Amino acid sequence: QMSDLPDAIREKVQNHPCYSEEAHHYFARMHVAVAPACNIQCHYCNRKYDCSNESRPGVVSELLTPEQAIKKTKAVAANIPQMTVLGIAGPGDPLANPERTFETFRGLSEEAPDIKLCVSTNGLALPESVEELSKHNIDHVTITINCVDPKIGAQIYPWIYWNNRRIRGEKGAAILIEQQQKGLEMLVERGILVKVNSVMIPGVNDEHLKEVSRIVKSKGAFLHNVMPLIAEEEHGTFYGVMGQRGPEPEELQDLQDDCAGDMNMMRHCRQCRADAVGLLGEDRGEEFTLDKIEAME
Ligand code: CLF
Ligand code: SF4
Repeated sequence: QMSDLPDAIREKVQNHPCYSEEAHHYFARMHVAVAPACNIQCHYCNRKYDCSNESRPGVVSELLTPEQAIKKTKAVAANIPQMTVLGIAGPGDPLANPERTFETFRGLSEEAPDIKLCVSTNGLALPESVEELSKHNIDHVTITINCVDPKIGAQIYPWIYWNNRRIRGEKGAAILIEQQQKGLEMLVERGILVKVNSVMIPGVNDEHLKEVSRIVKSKGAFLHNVMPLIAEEEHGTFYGVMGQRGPEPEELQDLQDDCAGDMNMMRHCRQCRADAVGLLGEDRGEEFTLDKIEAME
């Protein structure tokens, strides 16, 4: 499959463990948890834990300053040679924390230029961030898009925070959807690879995600990653909507198969923590806590 890609794209995906199924056996990623704030509320989020747009809920990451994050990344890169990608994916929304996120990216593009930079966002602040993202040579952006219809959006997002106001219901969801789609188009125009993550919420957006997949593909998204809602008690389980369940593995696979007719699907996502380190599915974070990094110097 990789050999079918144009050279310019193959060059960008061949050592990115999330964008290439083959690469994930050989290349590692790490996340630094520098972004605590968020600008929306997802029903499936419990703010005490990491952003579940990308991460496994129910775990809390150690929050780092940009300076600590840069130090940690360099220490990991020195010890894990397969580590090719540094991602910022939480614990809140990276683009809702632009100073912290971009200070980290700026430092790394200067001090560790061989490491690819990656970011994951809910998309609300994406259009205003695209210019800055392209300055840091970022080739990979993930947008979590759970719907393209504000009626469905209102069941997933109780509110967004926009221009210093809280906007609820369909009105808020409509703004979020518009920003996500606009951000997607702007990234594609600049040749930045876009992965779309969608959280499959049975009875809410499961059927609808086929349409989401068609639309994002038609706009030039490179990859679609449908992830299961993880409904666990410690996570707060879609609070306000009692009894919401996550999909069964077969339901998830059926939906991925239905979308696959139109779109490249990611099927090896491990829903990493916002401070994950190592190969996908492996977590070596404990080896690189701040006190251990200090001791390495
Ligand atoms: Fe991280 Fe995400 Fe970049 Fe990968 S994770 S910011 S694209 S470097 Fe990968 Fe982890 Fe799945 Fe994300 S397996 S949760 S898709
Ligand atoms: Fe939580 Fe992430 Fe949604 Fe923000 S975008 S509310 S951190 S799941």
